Amino acid sequence: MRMGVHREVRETAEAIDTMEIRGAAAIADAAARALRAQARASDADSPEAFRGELRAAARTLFETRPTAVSLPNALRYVLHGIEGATVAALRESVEATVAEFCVRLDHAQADLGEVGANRLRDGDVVMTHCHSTDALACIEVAVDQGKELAAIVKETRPRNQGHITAEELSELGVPVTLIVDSAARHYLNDVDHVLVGADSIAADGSVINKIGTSGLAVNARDRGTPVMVAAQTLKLHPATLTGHTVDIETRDVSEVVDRETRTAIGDPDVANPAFDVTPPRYVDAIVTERGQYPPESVVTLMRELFGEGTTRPWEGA
Ligand code: RUB
Repeated sequence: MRMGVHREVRETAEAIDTMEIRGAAAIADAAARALRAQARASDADSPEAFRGELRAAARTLFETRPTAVSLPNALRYVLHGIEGATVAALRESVEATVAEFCVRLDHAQADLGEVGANRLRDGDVVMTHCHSTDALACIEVAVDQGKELAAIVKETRPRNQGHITAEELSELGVPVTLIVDSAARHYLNDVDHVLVGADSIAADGSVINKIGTSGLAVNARDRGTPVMVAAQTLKLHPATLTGHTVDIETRDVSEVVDRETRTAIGDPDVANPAFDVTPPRYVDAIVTERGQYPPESVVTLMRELFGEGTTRPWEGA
C-alpha cells in the first residue's frame, strides 16, 4: 500500500476494482471525488508533499481497471488543472477543479443525450448491450421528447449488467424484452438501432466496449441495422494518437463458471476478457456532447482536445 494514500481513496479503488462502482462515467466521477477526499484529509506541510500525495492517490486509482480511459482522463483533469503556491491554495483548487469536472461530466452526458435522441424516431426499437449511462441518456431524452421506444436488452454475460439496463429502461416507461446474448442476431431484423456505450475510443475510431459488442456490431452490419455508440469525449483515448493500444482487462474466471461446475465438466481452461474492440467500419456514428462523428473522423476531435497525445496522468503534475 502507498504511504499517505487516504482511506477513502483506497475504498474507492477497491469499489472500482470489485465493480461496485462500474461503467466508465461513474468510474471517472468516483476517481475525481476520491482525489478531493485525499486533498481534504491531507496534512502535507509543503505544496510539493501535497502534490506528491495526490499523485500517489492517482496511481492507486489508476491501477484498478485498465480499459476505461475515463479513469486516467479524470485523474489528469484534476492533477493538471490545480494551481496554488501554498497547501491551502492547492486544496481549494482541488475543490474547485473536482466540482468543475463533475459538472462537466453531467453536462456532457445531458448534451450527448440530446444529440443521440435526434437519431431515434417515434416507434423505434433499440437493442442494448451491457449498461451504459451515456446510451441511456439518449433514450431518456427521446422519451422526454414524447417518442415511444421499445428495447431489446441483451443480458450481457458474465455479470448481467443488462439487468441494470432493463430496470432503468422500465423506470423510464420503455417496454423491455430481455434476451440471452446469443439471441441477438435472431432479433436484429426487428431492431432499428443498436445502441451501446464505450469504455475507450481509439484514434482510428475503434470502439472498446463490453465483451460482445464487436460480434453484435458485425451481425448488425450484416442485417443492415445501424450501430450508434454513445460516448462522451472523456472516452477518447489520447495515447492511441501516438500508436499505443488499449489494454483489455481480463477478469477472474469465477465470473464465468463456479469452481464446482468447472470441476464437474472436466476442469477446462476458462478465459474472461471483459472488453473487445469493434473496428470503425462496423460503427455508423459516435455520439458525443460535441455532436455526432463518423468513427473515422473522431481523430480530428481528439487532436483538437489533446494535441498530439499526452502522458500518464501523474506525469508533469
Ligand atoms: C461497462 C461498459 C459500458 C461502458 C460505458 O462495463 O462496458 O458500456 O463503461 O458506460 P463494466 P457509461 O460493467 O465492466 O464497467 O456510458 O456509463 O460510461
